[in-house]
Amino acid sequence: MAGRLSFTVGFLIVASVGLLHGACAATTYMVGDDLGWTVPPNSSYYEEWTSQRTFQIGDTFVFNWTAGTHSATEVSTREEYDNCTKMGMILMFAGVQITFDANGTHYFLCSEGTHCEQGQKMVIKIGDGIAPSFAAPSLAAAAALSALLLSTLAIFFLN
Ligand SMILES: *[C@@H]1O[C@H](CO)[C@@H](O)[C@H](O)[C@H]1NC(C)=O
Ligand SMILES: *[C@@H]1O[C@H](CO)[C@@H](O)[C@H](O)[C@H]1NC(C)=O
Ligand SMILES: *[C@@H]1O[C@H](CO)[C@@H](O)[C@H](O)[C@H]1NC(C)=O
Ligand SMILES: *[C@@H]1O[C@H](CO)[C@@H](O)[C@H](O)[C@H]1NC(C)=O
Ligand SMILES: [Cu+2]
Repeated sequence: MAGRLSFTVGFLIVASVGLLHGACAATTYMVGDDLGWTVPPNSSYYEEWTSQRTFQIGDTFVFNWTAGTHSATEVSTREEYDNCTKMGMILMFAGVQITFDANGTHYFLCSEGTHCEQGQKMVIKIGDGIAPSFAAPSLAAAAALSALLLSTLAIFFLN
């Protein structure tokens, strides 16, 4: 899978910035800090990283890695996350930035080799972790979703 990635440009997903959400300042996080997004030194590394932080609407996550070696794959369910299911929304652009404009719980893992099994996975909980119901999606959530869908289309195109 890595071989197909022949470019090194970072890819930016710009969902709407959390300006609509009032006083709370949005934060940009480098996932894993200096380690970046890679196979961690131990399997609880990213769990510890997230547990030390509280994330809120408007926060941005930068997944940085050496191009071609990893992916930021979002799977839909806790079960898929626990199983290291390698199918989901696979973002292969090193430096990908994701902004969440609604509360919710998101499951990310690396779909390369056994990286996920070795602990390259993390749960991002925004706010209370409860996604707004689809019956009344917020505009911001819809914008974030369409940005992610566009990036997925771009990936299929490039492959
Ligand atoms: C995992 O690795 C990090 C960074 O080296 C360290 O701070 C942390 O204590 C380790 N956790 C465990 C459970 O070994
Ligand atoms: C991103 O990852 C690359 C490769 O590991 C590293 O050289 C670079 O310093 C990282 N960038 C940031 C902003 O951490
Ligand atoms: C997760 O793994 C279990 C045990 O192997 C299996 O029964 C289950 O169907 C898997 N679920 C998903 C969503 O992959
Ligand atoms: C998001 O979660 C926070 C708690 O962390 C809560 O105060 C806020 O009301 C929630 N926002 C929405 C739109 O549900
Ligand atoms: Cu990986």
